[in-house]
Amino acid sequence: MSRIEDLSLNHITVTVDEDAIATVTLDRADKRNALNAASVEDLIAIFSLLPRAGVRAAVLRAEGPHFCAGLDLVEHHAEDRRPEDFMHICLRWHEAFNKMEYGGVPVIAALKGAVVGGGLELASAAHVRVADAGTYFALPEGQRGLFTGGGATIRVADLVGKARMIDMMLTGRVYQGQEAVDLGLAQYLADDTEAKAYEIARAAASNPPLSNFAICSAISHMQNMSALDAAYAESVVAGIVNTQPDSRGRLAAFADKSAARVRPTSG
Ligand code: 1HE
Repeated sequence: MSRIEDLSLNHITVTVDEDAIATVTLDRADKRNALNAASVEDLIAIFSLLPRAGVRAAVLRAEGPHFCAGLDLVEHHAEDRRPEDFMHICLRWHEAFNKMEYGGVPVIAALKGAVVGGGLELASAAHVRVADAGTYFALPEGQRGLFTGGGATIRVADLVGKARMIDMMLTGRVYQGQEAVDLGLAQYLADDTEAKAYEIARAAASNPPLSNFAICSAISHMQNMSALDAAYAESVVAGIVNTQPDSRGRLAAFADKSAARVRPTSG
């Protein structure tokens, strides 16, 4: 399997434009894009393939007014799963989100409406999140008699801190819009989240793919290492990335003063 058009998908679609920007769409709006087992398999198939299909960046978006309502609670109820069944479900969620986070392709999430429970776990596996004023974030697991199982204890705690995550889970506290951005749940607030996500994706796609691979996998890996090992791994990655043929022209342009300089955003 190496062609995106050959993927057999259930609830998520994927297209790639002429600039090698992929659009991954949660396409189960009638169920608020709740993630059933089949949707998670779609995510695994898509994000396993994108890095090998020449894709330079991906925008993750959703049909309907909400980004994602998290775990499919109706399926979960109907399946009446045993502990070991749900443990294996969680391992598939981890597989999907690890493919996103560690795959080396920048993933930009265009958020809206509810980004809750497993929906926030999905969003937090993207590299950049864009919210609008109406986007709201919550972890209603406590109220549902559940616990996070898709990596929130790692990724959401990383974004907002342990104490805030515990409060969100205990009380169902909702963060929205600018306040959510201020806390780190998203990096951008925009009126048109999709337009902003594509702008970010195109900017990222103009970097050499090897640089993006390092940015979108090495940093996450290094966070799992001791400081000593991370520093060593950083030197190895930088040794490869910083001597790549693709960067020679960019360095030459800086040296001959034809490359753009880094300037402050105003003035
Ligand atoms: C669903 C789901 C779902 C909607 N599983 N079917 N997540 C939650 O606790 C969030 C649950 N959902 C909601 O709170 C609301 O649905 C929303 C705020 C997202 C949207 O509200 P609304 O008024 O637009 O829609 P609705 O009327 O509640 O739902 C519309 C349909 O979507 C309805 O189906 P229908 O067949 O009756 O039309 C709902 O059943 C369906 N739907 N959300 C299944 N989540 C790895 S562990 C992760 C643990 C968690 O994620 S816990 C958090 C779960």
